[in-house]
Amino acid sequence: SAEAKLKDAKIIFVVGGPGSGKGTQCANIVSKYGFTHLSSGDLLRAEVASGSDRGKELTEIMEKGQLVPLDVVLALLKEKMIANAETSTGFLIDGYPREVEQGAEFEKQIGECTFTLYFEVSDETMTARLLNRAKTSGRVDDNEETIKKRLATFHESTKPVVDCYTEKGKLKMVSAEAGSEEVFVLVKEIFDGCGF
Ligand code: B4P
Repeated sequence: SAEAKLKDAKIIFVVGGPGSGKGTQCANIVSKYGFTHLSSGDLLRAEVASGSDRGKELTEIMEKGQLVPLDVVLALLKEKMIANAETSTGFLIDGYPREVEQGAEFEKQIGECTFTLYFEVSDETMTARLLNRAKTSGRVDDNEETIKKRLATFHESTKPVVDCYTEKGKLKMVSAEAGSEEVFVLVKEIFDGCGF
């Protein structure tokens, strides 16, 4: 079954603060290594775009820079993973887990992660990148006030995720201050080192 396939699938969690370059590097990884890229943020924005009642609640939460409820994100991810289970060579789970509990529930319900890839960037750099993206993105959360809140949420809820996977010996950290091509050189070292 699809569920059994997922238990043995390669699953890589991709975490980092807002604007750390997660989405950007995932696109690079997909074109070189052929994983299935699932971005929790993109899945949530698609739910919003669908115009559902749930979508309206999600917009409010995202505008405040807060985390949407765990069950909402996990259900969206699970559905997409099941749909791709037969054909996928592995999954990049981008923007997830955002809190320790999300990782625990995912691993209980779907499968264990192979490792967690963490993009480390200073708050100043993340803010500058997001303000630059704000000029064209049209995203409700790309504005100065929301960016501050997203950074606070990251330090409070997501940093413990980094500590948690470090303790499990499953964290791979990339310094992502540099331009995206330089960062991808470091990412490739990790993926090639794992034999992907
Ligand atoms: P996300 O969609 O994950 O937003 P993000 O953190 O900004 O990441 P994104 O992938 O878009 O940006 P990236 O760093 O690649 O989350 C948005 C919101 O959704 C959250 O605040 C939360 O409310 C909700 N949410 C998402 N996942 C959730 C979960 N699991 N649980 C609960 N709630 C959840 O890139 C940013 C910019 O930097 C881009 O413009 C890019 O071009 C640029 N950039 C990237 N790398 C660069 C580099 N090396 N140099 C220069 N610029 C670079």
